Amino acid sequence: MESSNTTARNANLRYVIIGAGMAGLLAAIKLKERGETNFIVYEKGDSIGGTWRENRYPGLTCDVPAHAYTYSFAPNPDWSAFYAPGPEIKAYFEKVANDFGVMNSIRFNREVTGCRFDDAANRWDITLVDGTTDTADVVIAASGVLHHPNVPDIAGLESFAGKAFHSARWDDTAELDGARVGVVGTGSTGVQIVTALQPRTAHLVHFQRSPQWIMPVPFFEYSEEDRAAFRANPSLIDQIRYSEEYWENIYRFNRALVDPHGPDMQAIQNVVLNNLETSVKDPVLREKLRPNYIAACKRLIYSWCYYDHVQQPNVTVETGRIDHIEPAGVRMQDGTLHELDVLVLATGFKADRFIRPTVVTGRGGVSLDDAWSVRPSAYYAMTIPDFPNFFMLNGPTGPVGNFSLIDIAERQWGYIEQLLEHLRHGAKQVAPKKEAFLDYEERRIEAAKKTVFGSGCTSWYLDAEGVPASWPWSYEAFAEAMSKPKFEDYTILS
Ligand code: NA7
Repeated sequence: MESSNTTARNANLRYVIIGAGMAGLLAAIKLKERGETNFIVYEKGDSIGGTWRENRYPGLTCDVPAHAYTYSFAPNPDWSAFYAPGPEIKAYFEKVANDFGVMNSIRFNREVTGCRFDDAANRWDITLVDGTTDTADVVIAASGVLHHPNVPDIAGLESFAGKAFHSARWDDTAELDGARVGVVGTGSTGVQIVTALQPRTAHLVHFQRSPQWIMPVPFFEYSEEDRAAFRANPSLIDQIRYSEEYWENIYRFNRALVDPHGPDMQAIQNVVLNNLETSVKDPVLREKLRPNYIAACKRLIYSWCYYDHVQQPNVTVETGRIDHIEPAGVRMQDGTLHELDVLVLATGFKADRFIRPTVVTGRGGVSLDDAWSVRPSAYYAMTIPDFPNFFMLNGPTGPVGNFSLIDIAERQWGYIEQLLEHLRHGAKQVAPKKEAFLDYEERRIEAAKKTVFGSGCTSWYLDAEGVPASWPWSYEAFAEAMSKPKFEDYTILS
């Protein structure tokens, strides 16, 4: 640590938080809670909620149990179901932002277009979309992961006579009831949309480029009595969120991810295989739906009813290759035409963008685009050499895969807080040492290749070079790493 005089408290740190989704709100609440007043949240959209604002498709549900997808400091006795629907989650974040008094600190429709570190002044110059500027001692990039829609380059898409749109750009004017609807994509989004729309549509075509393993999870709604009991006795909520069973499941699941040929993955594989074999009656459809890769290589789909819905007579699972789109519908390479009124592109997101397209320029004019020319990365998913006093929540190389991102962001915030303390006590710059970062990346990449994500399937977890972009070790190791930064891996300039 290159630190000397770090005793004088600097009470006037200015914090700029980018994004008013789950993680940005967390940062704002935590800063406010510890008495910081000089912070602001810039949000590109016109309301809070991040991914829960962007996604409004029918069937939108979080696949992490509701009481675990909740801030630890704001338990919610009112969740309607074990897995909460999207609009309820957005409403939860709005309530929390109001309850914790951070709504007034958010500036909406103010996309941050640039962050440039001023070496002489040790601060960040911020540029906003409307041309205004701001400065910050600390930038918290809480800009989300999956928010740049991946719109497929399918010939003729523009010529479609009906309505065609990406799942994260839902068109409320599209008439779905009694319509002929096509859904492209079999990720969590496509599966949830098909499940919700099947009963409403005249005919539904699910365009499947790759089949998915489906984990049969329980689903139930909480009754008014349940909710009253949660209100009266909040420890009942803790018994869900902090139960040994819940955490053992997380640890076991993570063990399976990092050891795809071990017994924990075998157990998962047995469950999803049994689900396919016993749930899908028609042998032809069953083979269409059978993946040829290890479970959870692509993000495991949690669904209690997808197989029921795709077996209904008004559903076609189309496994052929799309040739082009024409005014009447989707033409397959074998010549088949699926005539459609509405086409939903549940084709995922560009997962390597993170804070970009915001132009971020660090120490000595280094650009983030250059630093990330091979792959987006960050030391322990949060900090980057040459980008001092710049902290990411849910940044690259953090844990992904059927976990609560809230738990992850809260642990990351605990780590960031400990680094902020140095700035609060007079340090001018905090950034990881390059050699520490390179060592982390080398170890991470080596381990990531051995995880299930690197076991031979395509997914948004893979970077441009085919290396899984995720945390490759156990969840316990993540929790341990977040509990205390290795300060010796940081340059802390006074
Ligand atoms: P995903 O999980 O990235 O899924 C995208 C799906 O779209 C996947 O089935 C892709 O097939 C398919 N896709 C993408 N491009 C095409 C083209 N051109 N033609 C046909 N099919 C295509 O995105 P989701 O929105 O479902 O979920 C993202 C995350 O949000 C999810 O993991 C949760 O964390 C929440 P492929 O598998 O590549 O063959």
